[in-house]
Amino acid sequence: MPEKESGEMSRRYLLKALGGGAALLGLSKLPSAMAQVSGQAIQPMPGFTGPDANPYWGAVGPFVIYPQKLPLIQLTDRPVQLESPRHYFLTPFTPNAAFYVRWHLEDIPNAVSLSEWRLFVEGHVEKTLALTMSDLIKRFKSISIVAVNQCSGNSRSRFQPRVPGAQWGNGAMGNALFTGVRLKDLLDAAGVKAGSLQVQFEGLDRGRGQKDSAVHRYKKSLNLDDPVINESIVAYEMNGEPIPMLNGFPVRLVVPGKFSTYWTKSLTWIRVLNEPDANFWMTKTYCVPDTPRGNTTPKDVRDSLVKLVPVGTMPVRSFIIIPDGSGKIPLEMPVIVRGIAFSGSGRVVSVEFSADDGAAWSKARLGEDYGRYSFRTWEVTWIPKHTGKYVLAVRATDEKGNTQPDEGVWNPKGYLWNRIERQEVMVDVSQ
Ligand SMILES: Nc1nc2c(c(=O)[nH]1)N[C@H]1C(S)=C(S)[C@@H](COP(=O)(O)O)O[C@H]1N2
Ligand SMILES: [Mo]
Repeated sequence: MPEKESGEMSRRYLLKALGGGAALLGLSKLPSAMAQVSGQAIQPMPGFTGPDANPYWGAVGPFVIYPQKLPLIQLTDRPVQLESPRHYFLTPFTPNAAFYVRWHLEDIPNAVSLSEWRLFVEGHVEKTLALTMSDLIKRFKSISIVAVNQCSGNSRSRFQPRVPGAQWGNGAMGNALFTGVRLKDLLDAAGVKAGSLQVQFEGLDRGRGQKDSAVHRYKKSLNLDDPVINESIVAYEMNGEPIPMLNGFPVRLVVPGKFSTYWTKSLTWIRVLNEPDANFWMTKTYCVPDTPRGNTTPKDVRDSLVKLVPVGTMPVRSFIIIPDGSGKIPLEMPVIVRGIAFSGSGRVVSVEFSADDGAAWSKARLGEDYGRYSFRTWEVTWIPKHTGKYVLAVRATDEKGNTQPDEGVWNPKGYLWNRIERQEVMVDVSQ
């Protein structure tokens, strides 16, 4: 990516160019200093993307257009990481063209010939399968499920202290109707041998460098005794359409309730293993502290006191989508506050709203129920009775009794954020 296109890169370049002294400059001084350093027009980085004064729901970045996509917020282009803008979350189903995108490796498929493509089921099985798309459609029963796809690092930009990785706002998530075949039906057709432990998934994307190195192939595994094996599907449709190339055409794994790191895109190899998968993507990343909420401290990490385990189920979350704080709200006008909620561990049973920064809560109306793994829309009619600043807040509870906490979480990779969300709004007698 050319450095001038990204505020993040520009700032890094600047800090490097100015050496340690840059840290002593006020942020407001950075743009002019940058202009002197590079001698070219620059786009200043917005002052704050952290949690305290964070006016941004989404990530900070330019809008870009990729094939089959509407303009999305770019975090990086190699690999491609694009965030969905806030207003696409007003509806329970996220349009395919607005659905966020996240790849890890640079070399991603941009065309797949279905006359050559096969889905392999191999490894510790009685009979290796090489299935065509037509086999999947005709030989196996089709099944549909509505499920939330959320990156483990969604909302990572809230972490304090900051952690490395894409500085996602809240839009590294989406909800869709996925249609395909049961993973279990494919495993049964191949015949899982006794003594098998896990099943590994690999797609068509490749990294640069040593071709066969595990790091240059994105591989993820699930335990065969995890109940989610029976719920997972190999999807060939998303919202009733072929899956967009960037979201994993021709088929992707859907693992309801689990973070999307397991939802392998352009899935081509399903491999039954008789020993635990210790590859990079299972043991070196996408791991969280084995503590309540995956919470720890930088000190405990430095002191090597933290045992890491693979990230799993998505904690309960809810979001305010409108009002978004970009305009004032007229005094005494009834406004409809709207948003979404979801949980990886069970149906959302209650969403509560507060107009006073979490002091008093009232129940929101829930929208249609599309299943326990779906976004659930919610709304509240709110009539502001005085002028001035309000802090709106929302909190969801799932059927297992999990409720959102009002504390952030901290872990070294920036996963599992689910703090109560807030939105500041101004109420006035005039716009
Ligand atoms: N083949 C492949 N599948 C993948 C990935 C990848 O890099 N390669 N990334 C995973 C991660 S971490 C995320 S967050 C989701 C993103 O899904 P999306 O791009 O459809 O939104 O894809 C998952 N599946
Ligand atoms: Mo992710």
